[in-house]
Amino acid sequence: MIVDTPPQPWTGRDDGPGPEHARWHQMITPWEGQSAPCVIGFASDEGVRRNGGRVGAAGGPAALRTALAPLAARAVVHDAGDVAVSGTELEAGQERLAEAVRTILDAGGLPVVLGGGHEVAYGTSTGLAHSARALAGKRIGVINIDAHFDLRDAEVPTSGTPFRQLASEAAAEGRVFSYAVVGISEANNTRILFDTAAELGVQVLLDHECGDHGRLRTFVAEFCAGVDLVHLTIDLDALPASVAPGVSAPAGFGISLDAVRLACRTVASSGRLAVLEVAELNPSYDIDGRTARTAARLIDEVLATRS
Ligand SMILES: [Mn+2]
Repeated sequence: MIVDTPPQPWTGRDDGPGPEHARWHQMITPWEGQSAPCVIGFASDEGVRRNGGRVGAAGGPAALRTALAPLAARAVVHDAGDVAVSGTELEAGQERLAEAVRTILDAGGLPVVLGGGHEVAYGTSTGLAHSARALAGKRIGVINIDAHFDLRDAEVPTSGTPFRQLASEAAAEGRVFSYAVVGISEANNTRILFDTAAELGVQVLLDHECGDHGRLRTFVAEFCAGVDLVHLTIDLDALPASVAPGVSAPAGFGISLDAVRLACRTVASSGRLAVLEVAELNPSYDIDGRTARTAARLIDEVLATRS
């Protein structure tokens, strides 16, 4: 597997030897084909730049590793390094990411993709679609926790187009495109995006509907039950800007961290999680690392609760 930056040593607080003191940075090892969770970074903000957003998400993978490093080790995790988009070559980077994700999946691993702008989702989901499990007929479903649909129709791929691209490719290949979004803001998506979502059969839970946790749990559980392989992608701009200030496009309202946790835990316990992804962390705008710390906790929790 070819990545642009091989896995680097992790560092952090060391309380001594032994599993009782173990933290992520002491437990994690380079990925060598193991069938375990494996982080892979996508250092890109070219999609955000093309989408007119504030750049900086290319620093996401490093900031997420820094936030994960001191957490107590609860499971074995590996690191495959980073795919890095240099300059404007976004499409080539997405292809490399897809190949890396496919390779980890075909080894029986669980890719944990650290974005990067939300253009990361196109590479990740393409890798899942090309995996042996998907080619054997398993149904893929994408659950996006996001204030935005990211279903834009644009001349070139951006951070606002990945799910539109995936829908078009699925249609061209005669595959079903199953896509659900949790946390959509009616104020931050124009009518044409709602129309596109309706045409594509996208399942939508609006931001103000996420306060009803019974409804949220049912929405996510039923979506998972209808597919075999779930790509869970968390756009950190789904959270309130007070919780997640370090993102490319902060939300006006956002949905509560409790709601995001519930959605994540529901996917994790479905038994169908195939790929986990965090997108849109922009460390340049973070405050005391709080967005990165929140994202790290969500990753850790999903890995600890998955069945
Ligand atoms: Mn997004």
